[in-house]
Amino acid sequence: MIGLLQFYLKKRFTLFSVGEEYEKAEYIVFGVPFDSTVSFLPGCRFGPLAVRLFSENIVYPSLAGMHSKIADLGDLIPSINVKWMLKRTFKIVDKISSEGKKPIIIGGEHTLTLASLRAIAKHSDLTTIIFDAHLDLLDDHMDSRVNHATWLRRFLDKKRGKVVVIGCRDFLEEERKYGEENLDLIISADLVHRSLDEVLEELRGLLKNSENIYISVDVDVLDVGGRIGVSSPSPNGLTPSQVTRFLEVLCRKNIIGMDVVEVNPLIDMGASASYASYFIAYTLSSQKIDVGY
Ligand SMILES: [Mn+2]
Repeated sequence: MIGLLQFYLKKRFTLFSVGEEYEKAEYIVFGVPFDSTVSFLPGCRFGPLAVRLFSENIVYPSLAGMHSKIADLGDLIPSINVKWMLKRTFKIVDKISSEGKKPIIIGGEHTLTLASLRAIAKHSDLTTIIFDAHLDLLDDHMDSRVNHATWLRRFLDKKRGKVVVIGCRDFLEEERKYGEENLDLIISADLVHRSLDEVLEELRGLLKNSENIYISVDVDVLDVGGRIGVSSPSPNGLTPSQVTRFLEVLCRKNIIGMDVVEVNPLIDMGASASYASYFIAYTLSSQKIDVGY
């Protein structure tokens, strides 16, 4: 009887329909359905659900043969407390990284990256590449020091490795000043539009001595004109192919972790969820070629 049930019933959605077997996997997917500190449009707590749903509707030929190397373990248990979310995310990433595996995290709001980076930095050197319309460098925002607009400032308080932000265009003067003093490279959206090839070259130069890369994609880096549903939409953003050109450069290195954040299905028709899954698929399948797994 159980055989019949398994024949007719489909298990819950997983990213790219991968399995849940941790031991053999190289990449460990989990979701963080958290949006309690979002300052504009709430809803990205449903991001993990939407990204998995839309990932199942797309066939990525380049991922062929990769499925056994990816395991999707589900979502973080729900909390509306940012400290608990960070604590639990830290513990999971710490465990994954300590066993030589690589976390792939689906947000949820951008704050989770703070815990992920701190945990990975315990185990290896890293260079962090962030795609974002914003700098997330406020010291305090809406009476809170730890939220999706301040998390990078909190990481820089105890900076580990080089940090680069790509695609930014929507920030306060205070953040720009702090960023210029404390980030290793800022590639604004304007620079990408004006001289993509030159900035790609600059990035290549900066990464010369970087072996391990962590990629954080805030999907609001994409232009809002593409009907991108995110928690803080911003005009004059990057195109998906511009983001892909950067990923192409990054994938020549060892990607030790990745997150895609801020997908907000409550205002998304599927564009941001589809691109979030695409960016993960592109990155993992390029690793297959370049690193030799
Ligand atoms: Mn952002």
